[in-house]
Amino acid sequence: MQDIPKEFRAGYAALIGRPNAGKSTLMNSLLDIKLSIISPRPQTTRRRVFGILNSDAAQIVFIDTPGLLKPKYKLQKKMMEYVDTALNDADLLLLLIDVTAKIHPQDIDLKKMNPKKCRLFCC
Ligand SMILES: Nc1nc2c(ncn2[C@@H]2O[C@H](COP(=O)(O)OP(=O)(O)O)[C@@H](O)[C@H]2O)c(=O)[nH]1
Ligand SMILES: [Mg+2]
Repeated sequence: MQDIPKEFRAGYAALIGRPNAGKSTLMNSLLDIKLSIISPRPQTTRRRVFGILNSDAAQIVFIDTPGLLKPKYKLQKKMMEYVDTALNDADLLLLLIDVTAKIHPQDIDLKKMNPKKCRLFCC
């Protein structure tokens, strides 16, 4: 088995944001693979999708998540539970905001939340 270098880093990075912010597009592009479904139809990603990026220096497990919304029915409630789980698991949050759309209160809530255990990047 290969020795792991001391400076090797590994962690979970969750992609979060409103429906259609481009979370799945960004993950697929970073991994250079068609893994997560990309669609102009909101709520296409209904569960977490894990994508692993390996390099000599690091292993990043990206977690693509359903878009943030106020749940109105059972499926949406379940989808938001997947988001909560991803938020808890993540070492890093990547908050995606569509610059062509208005900032949504849910974007602000997440930005304010900035959990202590977690670093937050807005893109
Ligand atoms: N113009 C533009 N469209 C994008 C960009 N990223 C994603 N899209 C489009 O936005 C729609 C939603 O993308 P998707 O990745 O499924 O969003 P998600 O719901 O956040 O996962 C798709 O039609 C994408 O092709 C971008 O950077 N620019
Ligand atoms: Mg998606």
